[in-house]
Amino acid sequence: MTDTPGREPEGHEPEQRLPVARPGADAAPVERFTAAPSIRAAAGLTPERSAQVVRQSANARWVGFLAVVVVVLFVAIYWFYELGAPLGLSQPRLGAEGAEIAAQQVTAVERGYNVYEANCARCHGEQGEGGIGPVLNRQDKLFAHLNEAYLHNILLVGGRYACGNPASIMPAWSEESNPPGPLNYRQIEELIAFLRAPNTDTYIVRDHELLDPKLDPVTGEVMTFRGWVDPSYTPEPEATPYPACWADEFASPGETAGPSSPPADTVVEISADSSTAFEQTEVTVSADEPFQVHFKNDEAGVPHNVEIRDSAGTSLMRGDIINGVAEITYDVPALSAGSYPFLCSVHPNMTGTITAE
Ligand code: HEC
Ligand SMILES: [Cu+2]
Repeated sequence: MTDTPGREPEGHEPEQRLPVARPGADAAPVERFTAAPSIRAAAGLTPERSAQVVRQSANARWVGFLAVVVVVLFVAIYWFYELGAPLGLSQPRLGAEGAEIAAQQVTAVERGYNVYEANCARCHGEQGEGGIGPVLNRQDKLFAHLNEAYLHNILLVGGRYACGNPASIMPAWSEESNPPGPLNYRQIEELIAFLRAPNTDTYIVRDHELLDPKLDPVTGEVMTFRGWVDPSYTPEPEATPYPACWADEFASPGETAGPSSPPADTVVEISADSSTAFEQTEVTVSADEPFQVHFKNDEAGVPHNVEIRDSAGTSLMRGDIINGVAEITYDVPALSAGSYPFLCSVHPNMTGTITAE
């Protein structure tokens, strides 16, 4: 403690120790803010030193004050930068309409598209138009039935979540499923973002690793796709909500009641084989005579039916869906001469032709 500030090194006779009589006329070379004489005395300070201490502490207070001002201003400015200034002077950086969030959403949809095309399109169709699996891109289904929670659940549980069919051919997809599926949490989120994407937006098809836009090999233009959900769709006011199990959609209460068609003496055989296809793709019947279709579903655990349409696509007969293995007989009203496509309502890519002649 030899060189405590304000103390002269020991051994030296202090030149001027307080209290010391000041020469009368000389004002001490000290500024206004000096410590009280008693304190100076106690601390053994020279007037210069004590003035310096006071000056320094004033400076320190200034520094502190300025630092607080800087922090306060920073917090205030950053606050408004993040959350938007009042009176609409600036947009929130991460607000609901924030560009950042929108950009993240676009990325998720574009990645989800790749997940869909790689895993789901082979059963549900490139555009969700249906195939081996039920149609996904219809507005009445997307409106409420295929909501986020439902999609989460069916991807976690698998196809049996839809109608409780334990033999459903759709596996569980999530890594968290039991047994685990191939898609991780992020891919599930992206897939759902794609399935729920609005059809008012156009998205870019990207390479799934490099994320470079993909070019159409023919035109050389960047390939794009649209979401499925029509944001302006509202169901008809009197429409019944889409059924919880998609297969119930085909249960047509009006068709089973009413006068049954006269017994027909022609019965044609149609069956669905185990590869989700009709065994007979060409069937011939007599024109202008009602007939019956004896339908055999030979595919275990998979629902099929026969639906006959006219060339305009209007349904003329839609048979009840049966889960294989089972059989059923449908009555079909008379068809005038011509050819009529038939298909499975569940799997629109199962097709054939009925010719009436
Ligand atoms: C092997 C064919 C197959 C694949 C691949 C497949 N699905 Fe399915 N999916 C089905 C079948 C069949 C059903 C009907 C389930 C049932 O009721 O048994 C179904 C049902 C669904 C449903 C419910 C439809 C409704 O109307 O309730 C959704 C949603 C769905 N699948 C989404 C997906 C997604 C997303 C993928 C890709 C990760 C996918 N599926 C892959 C066959 C498939
Ligand atoms: Cu079918």
